[in-house]
Amino acid sequence: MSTVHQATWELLRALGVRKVFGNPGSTELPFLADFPDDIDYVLGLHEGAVVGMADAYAQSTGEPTLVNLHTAAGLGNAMGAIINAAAGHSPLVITAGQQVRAMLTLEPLLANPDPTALPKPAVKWAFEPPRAQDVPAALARAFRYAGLPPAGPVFVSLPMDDFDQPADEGGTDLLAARRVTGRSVAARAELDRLAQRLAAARNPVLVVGAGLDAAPGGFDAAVALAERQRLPVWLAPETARVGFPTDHPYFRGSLPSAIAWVSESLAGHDLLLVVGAPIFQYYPYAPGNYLPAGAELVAITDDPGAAARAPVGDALVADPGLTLVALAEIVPPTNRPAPRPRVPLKIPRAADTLTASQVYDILGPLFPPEGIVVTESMNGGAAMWDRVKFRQSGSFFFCAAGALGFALPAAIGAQLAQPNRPVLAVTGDGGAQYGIQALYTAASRRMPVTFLILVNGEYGILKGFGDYLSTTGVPGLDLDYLNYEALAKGYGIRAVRTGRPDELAVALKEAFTAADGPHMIIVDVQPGVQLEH
Ligand SMILES: Cc1ncc(C[n+]2csc(CCOP(=O)(O)OP(=O)(O)O)c2C)c(N)n1
Ligand SMILES: [Mg+2]
Repeated sequence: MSTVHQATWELLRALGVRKVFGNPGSTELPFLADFPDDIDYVLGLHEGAVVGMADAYAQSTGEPTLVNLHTAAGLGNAMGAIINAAAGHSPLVITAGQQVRAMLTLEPLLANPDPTALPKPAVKWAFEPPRAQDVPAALARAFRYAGLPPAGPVFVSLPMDDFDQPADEGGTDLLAARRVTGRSVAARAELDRLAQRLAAARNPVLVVGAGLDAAPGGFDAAVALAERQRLPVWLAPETARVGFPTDHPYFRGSLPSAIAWVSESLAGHDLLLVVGAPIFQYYPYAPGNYLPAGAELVAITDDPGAAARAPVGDALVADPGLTLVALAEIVPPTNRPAPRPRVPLKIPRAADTLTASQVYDILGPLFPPEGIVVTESMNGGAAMWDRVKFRQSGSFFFCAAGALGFALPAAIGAQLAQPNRPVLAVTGDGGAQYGIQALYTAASRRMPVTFLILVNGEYGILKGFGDYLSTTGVPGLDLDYLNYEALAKGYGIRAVRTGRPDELAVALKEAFTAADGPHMIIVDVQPGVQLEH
């Protein structure tokens, strides 16, 4: 007779689990015991880093990804990263150990007293199996549900004494054999209506969001539709992924992230087709019109919540990729003129210290065509979109809920998922501290990730936001002393520090060509943040 332990691992293997991202504690030992040789345990030294790695891995592969955390404390440590994963529609199956069932009523040390409440509202579903024998079925349900649209994290609590219990007779074959899919295309009548609206529009525009990059085929479908209809293409505000090649002549840039600014940027357009994004992911509050005068909006999203809460426009709830493919096939070619060429951003040269925009000016031509950027930095954002080109799907990841501690771990997850593509993590001297433990994982696995730290000695964006809000006298915005060379050394990562353009170029070239482990490039940049140029 097999045990719950055997049945669980049989099921996990059958579900295609190849990696487990985790940080162990005593409550996890029975689950992790006799760990299979053919599954890779990716150790992170803090639960935020564990989930950040798993998040980008899950987003890059599109596969539900298993995470194992340490009871309430480990889950609590991970919450910021889980909030990013939820906003990023990352299909994570997060598990955590739980104390022995026989003691749970007493709330012993390491109990998770309310395990299904703790991860909410960042998970779609949280569960503790009612019996030991239900662990495999609960995990099977978790894997299916995490991946169904809108994808997102789920949570299963695993009492530590469940694993040596006898499993239910009958094995896990029925559970493992199920095929559950959730991608669907919009109804034909809706597609016809949308194709007609698009064809009849005088000056339509396409806005692409993270959901398009996440949907297989979405990236190419966006190109096909944009070319057939000659649509200028913008990225949705603060997009977490890039669903359109940014070296394409129709690419316009990233929309600004406030209500009034979006409508100003899109003035003159009469139809906005927004695919794979909510309407919209705003950041500063600058009230105004949601849309330019006279414009209409149609959104295609697989997230019913996003469709329901949009303040304006129509919405089709369907797979953004499949729906765009279908739309591109039925919409007629247009005789509208092609979008005019974009004027490249002028990036002024700083006299002594680099600006973040100049860093991107230098990075742009050196960035490998198949490169991936994983970032949580807004410093120099406009220059990044202008100079750094993303040419294929899965090339860009940003912290979807704005929680710092993403870039360093997520770069590792992206690299694990796409081992042959160069990965660059970008963060500030403040942001790097929230996910710094990820450096251990990169170093111990000798992963060729490049970590670029923009050091301005402050929480620069917060000072900039303070100016916008006219706040004065806010404490805690300066970072007096952080020795990133010493930190890199402590984690076993080679590092260079520079404030000079020529040295930065050399360091970047070296990092992108070396395949023998991680590099850190510490760049001294001017105080403040460059958002416009
Ligand atoms: C987990 C988390 N805590 C706090 C914040 C608030 N926050 C937003 S930006 C920022 C400062 C970032 O500083 P740095 O990375 O140095 O970038 P800079 O703005 O200086 O370029 C902070 C603390 C956050 N976004 N996430
Ligand atoms: Mg800073």
